[in-house]
Amino acid sequence: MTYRNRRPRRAAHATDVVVLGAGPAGLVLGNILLDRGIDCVVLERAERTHVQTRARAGFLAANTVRILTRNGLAGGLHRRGQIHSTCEFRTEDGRFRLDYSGLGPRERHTVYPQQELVTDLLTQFLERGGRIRFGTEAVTVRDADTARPEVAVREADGRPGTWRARYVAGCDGRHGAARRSLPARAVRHHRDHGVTWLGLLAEAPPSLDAVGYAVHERGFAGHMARTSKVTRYYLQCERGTPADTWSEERIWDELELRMRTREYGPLRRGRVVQRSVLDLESDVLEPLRHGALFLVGDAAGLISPSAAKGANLAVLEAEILAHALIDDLTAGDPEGLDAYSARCLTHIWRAQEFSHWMIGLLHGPSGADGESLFHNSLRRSRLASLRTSRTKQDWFAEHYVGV
Ligand code: RFL
Repeated sequence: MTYRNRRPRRAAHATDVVVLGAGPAGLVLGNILLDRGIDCVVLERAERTHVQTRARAGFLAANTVRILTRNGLAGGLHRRGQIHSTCEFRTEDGRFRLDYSGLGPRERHTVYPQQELVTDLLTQFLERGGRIRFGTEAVTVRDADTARPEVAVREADGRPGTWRARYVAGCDGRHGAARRSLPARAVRHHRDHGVTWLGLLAEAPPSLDAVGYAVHERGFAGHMARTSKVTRYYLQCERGTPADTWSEERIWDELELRMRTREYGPLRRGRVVQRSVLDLESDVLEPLRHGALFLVGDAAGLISPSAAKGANLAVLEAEILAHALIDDLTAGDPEGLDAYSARCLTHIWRAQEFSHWMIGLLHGPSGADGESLFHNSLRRSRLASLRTSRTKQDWFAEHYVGV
């Protein structure tokens, strides 16, 4: 028997914590661990440029900014982020604005594109001496119920490899390896809200100095600033609509119609540079810990973007897990790890509840049957109480800007 043509088998790498995924969750976690001297590695399926240019979230809650600031991760967002504290609703019953900086907890959003935040987190991680493997896909997490779990990976050159660790943090989103590796006892709560959005990124300055929510018989339309030159828009569309069906002209015409620009002023048009179709879904896993494997961010709970909570929850959960891991690995105190799942699920379900409420506020069935008419009357009443009741506005502000 000859072994001459056989590639040598790769030895398993070892570290304290393997972090799967270099999104906001994985990079916040990696940065905090590294800062406290915990050995870790981040495995990321995509290439670096892809990670740094993936435009998604933009609205960071005040608590997210506090977390990033106290961990030395907020330099960029303090320099370039923009403060936002107003949203405007446009409906068949008129228009009203809520300045939530004067309501509820009196807090504001910082608008900072997710790809810029991720770039800052990555830069900081590398400057701190962090190890990150781009182009390395986690395939499965094995032996999570032991003290020596393993992550099987496909390395950048296509060859299989293995990482051993004390703990594995699954920050690899909804379709990642962490979710795929869960035991059968994991409970999945899934809800399809039956609503689809065409998500658009336009090279156009914002048209409003507020988040715009337009409720229209043709469907929802949304306006969210990103930078002084880029704006995110959403258009509710039929389920199954391919992202490229609508011409740019049709997109802008539809946005103008639903946002009632004849009454409230035109939109600033520009080139549509990104489009994606989003089926609004919620998907929460319970528990968030399986032995040595922890779920964080979108891997733990997917939330519809209707209330802009996903990235904020990811950052919050990453900080909670980071401190729990530090306590365990440096002081042998497992309490934080034991409490991680219950603690994060409390935040996740609060956010889900608000997001669900927002979906009901912004969308109505278009039919003229009794059920649709009932639902639409409820929605109008909900909007009316938001317009007129200070108590409702305080409640809204608390949930809208908080996590
Ligand atoms: P991410 O950002 O998806 O990162 C996961 C990373 O894991 C990698 N990966 C793997 N790596 C190794 N092995 C594997 N097997 C892997 N599988 C995946 C991926 O390449 C990726 O780099 O998850 P994370 O860190 O949990 O962060 C979650 C947020 O990205 C997400 O919740 C938000 O973007 C949601 N969201 C918003 N959230 C907000 O808080 N405010 C907003 O304004 C907001 N707007 C949005 C949004 C999401 C959107 N889309 C596209 C769904 C707007 C949109 C359009």
